[in-house]
Amino acid sequence: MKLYFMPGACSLAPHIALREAGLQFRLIKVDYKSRRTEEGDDFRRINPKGYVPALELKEGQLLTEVPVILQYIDMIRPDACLLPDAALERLKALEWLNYIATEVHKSFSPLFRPKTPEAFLSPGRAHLSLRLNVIERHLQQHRYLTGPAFSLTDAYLFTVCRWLDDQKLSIADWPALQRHSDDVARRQAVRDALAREGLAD
Ligand SMILES: N[C@@H](CCC(=O)N[C@@H](CS)C(=O)NCC(=O)O)C(=O)O
Repeated sequence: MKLYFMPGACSLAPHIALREAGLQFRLIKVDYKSRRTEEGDDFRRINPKGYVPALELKEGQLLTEVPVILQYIDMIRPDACLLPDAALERLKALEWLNYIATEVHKSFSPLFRPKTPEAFLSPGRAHLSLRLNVIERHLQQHRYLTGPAFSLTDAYLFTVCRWLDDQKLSIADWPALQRHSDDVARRQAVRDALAREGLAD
């Protein structure tokens, strides 16, 4: 398997997941500006969507979209217990994956685009903060998003929370979220993924 990534981007979530699952994979860096892979290929020919992450299962078989890739990794390594099994708990986990993808991740996206008008930034950050408040309230009652045990939902949340600093938002304003990020950051798979992406402190 090959995971196409950009350091620190949302591809960090499946990168962590692959390590949590103990799977063998190759990591291939994509340059943000040129959209060339480190092997010199045009990434848009590999993934016509042009964005990371993309997980190549075998030649000609590509999976994209963070929540789908995370579910795939859980599916092929059921013993690793990376997402809950029981029907309702699993749906609650998928609810979080969807919430992080559509409400949190995609609230960050326009804030990063160089052409976003300055006037949008402050209301955009306020909107993102409202979405994070929902997670903050949940994490005041639960150690991880799906309960007492880590799941891949936490890897995705950790990944997007790392972007707060870039947006002049401080995770310290969400103490439960900060505690959650600190807990996730201590996991070996997370430390290894950050180090491999050149992001270790
Ligand atoms: N819906 C996609 C979003 C992926 C996405 O936003 N990727 C960003 C990095 S976090 C990216 O590659 N952006 C470059 C671009 O959109 O051109 C997913 O869930 O995988």
